[in-house]
Amino acid sequence: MKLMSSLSMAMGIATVAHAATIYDICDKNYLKKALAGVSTPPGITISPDLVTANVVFNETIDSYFFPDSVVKFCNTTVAYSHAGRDDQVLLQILLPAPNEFQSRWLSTGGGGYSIYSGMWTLPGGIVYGAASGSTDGGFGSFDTNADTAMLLGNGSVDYETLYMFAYKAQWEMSQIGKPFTKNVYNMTDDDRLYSYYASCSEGGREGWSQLQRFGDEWDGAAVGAPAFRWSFQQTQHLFSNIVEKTLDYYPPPCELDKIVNLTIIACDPLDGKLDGVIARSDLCLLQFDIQSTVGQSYYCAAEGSSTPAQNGTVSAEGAELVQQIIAGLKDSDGHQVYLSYQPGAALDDAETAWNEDEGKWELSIDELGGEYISLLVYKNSTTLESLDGVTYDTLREWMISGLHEYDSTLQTTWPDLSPFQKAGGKIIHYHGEADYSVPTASSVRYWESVRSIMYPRQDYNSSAEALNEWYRLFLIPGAGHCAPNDAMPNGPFPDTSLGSLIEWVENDVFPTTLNATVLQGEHEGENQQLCAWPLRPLWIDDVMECVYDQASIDTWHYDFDAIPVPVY
Ligand SMILES: *[C@@H]1O[C@H](CO)[C@@H](O)[C@H](O)[C@H]1NC(C)=O
Ligand SMILES: *[C@@H]1O[C@H](CO)[C@@H](O)[C@H](O)[C@H]1NC(C)=O
Ligand SMILES: *[C@@H]1O[C@H](CO)[C@@H](O)[C@H](O)[C@H]1NC(C)=O
Ligand SMILES: *[C@@H]1O[C@H](CO)[C@@H](O)[C@H](O)[C@H]1NC(C)=O
Ligand SMILES: *[C@@H]1O[C@H](CO)[C@@H](O)[C@H](O)[C@H]1NC(C)=O
Ligand SMILES: *[C@@H]1O[C@H](CO)[C@@H](O)[C@H](O)[C@H]1NC(C)=O
Ligand SMILES: *[C@@H]1O[C@H](CO)[C@@H](O)[C@H](O)[C@H]1NC(C)=O
Ligand SMILES: *[C@@H]1O[C@H](CO)[C@@H](O)[C@H](O)[C@H]1NC(C)=O
Ligand SMILES: *[C@@H]1O[C@H](CO)[C@@H](O)[C@H](O)[C@H]1NC(C)=O
Ligand SMILES: [Ca+2]
Repeated sequence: MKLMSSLSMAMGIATVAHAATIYDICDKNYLKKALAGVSTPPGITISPDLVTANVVFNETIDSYFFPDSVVKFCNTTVAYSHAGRDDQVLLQILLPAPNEFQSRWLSTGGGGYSIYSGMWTLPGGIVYGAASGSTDGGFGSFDTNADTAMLLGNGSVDYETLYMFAYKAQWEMSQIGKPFTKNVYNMTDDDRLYSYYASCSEGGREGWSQLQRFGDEWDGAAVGAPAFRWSFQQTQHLFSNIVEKTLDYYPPPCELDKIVNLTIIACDPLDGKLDGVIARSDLCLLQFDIQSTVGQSYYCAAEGSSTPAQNGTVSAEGAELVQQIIAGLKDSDGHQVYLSYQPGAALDDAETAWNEDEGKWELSIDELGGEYISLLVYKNSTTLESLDGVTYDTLREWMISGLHEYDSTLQTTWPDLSPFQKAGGKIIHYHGEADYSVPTASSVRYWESVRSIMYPRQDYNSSAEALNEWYRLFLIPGAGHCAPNDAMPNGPFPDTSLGSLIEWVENDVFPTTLNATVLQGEHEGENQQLCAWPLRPLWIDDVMECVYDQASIDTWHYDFDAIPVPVY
């Protein structure tokens, strides 16, 4: 780095009169010099000759994670390798024009088994004047997901891929991306480069992997619906299937859709605002009887030749199925194993398949759940062929064995964030209250784990208040998984969460509530505010208040008495 600074100084004398443009920095030779000044972590070698760069103008970005914008940036890719491995890891780094750069770095992550989300996440940095990076994890290319690289053969996990996916690739990217950015913009060692992380779902898990391990590397993170507590999160995707098997009932999808619709209609007003949105799924859980949907008629038209028209009435089995799914996994002794989705969330894991030959709906193994078992428990495939013989107790064993095996890699729920907090870091954590893929209560549990581990000697209110000074959790009324929800279109989404985070970190603007926007439907563009946990929204005479409601808070807390060790 020293080398680079003196180099830039020497060059500066010659070109001091000329303000650098995006063309000046988006030049391979310029970027090679910036890379040459990066002191890499041990064992990492950058290949300067493989750097690519092109200027991108007028890129229209349309995402839920930052306001719609038209941006320009330098698109650069950087390749590096690990000592002793014949490998190549690619980073894509978007660089703002020098006059738009605001001394910020942004790391972003992936979704599902992908570590890279491309233009879905990266341009968020450009919107806020940050250089922003994504990695391909070394899995082969930006289009190659970790799952296809995970197995070398039967029973043989590629542990480098596992660790890269779990946390190592993100760490290496920030170790390279941050000093590279400083060099590109001629920042000195003393100049402050703010470091942010923003992503949702698997990208949210990756974010937590960094905050938990390398806390002092970050000024702030905006993380959504993290797919963490890995072995529980992934295995629970199969829970709905096992409820179906246990009840021997495979509902037409239309029946489940109808139950969700009736739940929304019944629970919408409980929050005090009649807007088609369940902002209080906790009150819904306490007050709505799913059995009341039995006998209501449903109809869904045929779709193509593969899905027949569905015309019927909600059955007792259908209502029972939904009730058991929402109650969460219990073992055969009736002890709680894990948590589940909130009432009003779509029931994607329970989706059945139409068997045309037999003219009936049948089991369809949830892909993500099945993939975890085949890929990381059986270690022989990316697709689970059968759930024969699998019971609630099998799911519990998979959760426990996975907790043991992947605790230091994918689990990602280390609850002590002291290094991050001591370094002054700030977290905005958000989660859709109708998430159908990562249960909303999963995020609540982690926040509560951090609270109880970091403030063990304080009572609930004072520890909650202390944690809320730097780590705030916002549940999003009606939102689905990292996205708004068509079934509750008037619900908001926090599309300016990165902006709110930056304001908090750099200008001390405290996010008492989180800024959010309705992103679809007749109220598109309307501003709404989200309450910070443990406070819950309640509309009184059309005005939202964030209230403390013990009975509601209690519904989010589960005692996993079927698990013999702490589950953070
Ligand atoms: C950094 O300094 C070099 C040398 O003075 C100059 O050529 C370059 O344009 C500068 N870059 C920026 C982003 O200002
Ligand atoms: C970008 O869009 C602006 C406004 O429409 C236009 O003036 C400009 O020429 C465009 N730039 C490029 C490189 O297309
Ligand atoms: C960025 O660069 C990479 C590598 O050259 C290229 O594959 C990708 O299409 C580029 N993206 C844009 C938006 O130009
Ligand atoms: C494991 O063995 C099975 C059966 O021989 C084969 O179908 C499968 O492709 C193998 N999986 C891997 C990852 O090699
Ligand atoms: C559920 O409500 C949505 C509108 O939000 C509608 O499109 C759908 O047809 C309804 N489903 C059923 C089964 O009635
Ligand atoms: C659904 O079934 C009921 C009872 O059999 C019938 O009256 C109704 O017309 C059917 N609806 C449609 C849209 O086919
Ligand atoms: C993977 O292993 C499981 C458990 O041993 C076995 O049931 C399954 O058939 C295997 N699948 C493949 C593709 O080898
Ligand atoms: C915690 O604070 C809330 C108000 O914010 C209050 O209603 C509640 O009684 C407090 N609980 C305890 C145990 O003090
Ligand atoms: C808050 O969101 C509204 C749209 O809902 C937007 O106009 C405003 O700029 C946002 N405020 C901040 C600080 O990002
Ligand atoms: Ca409502």
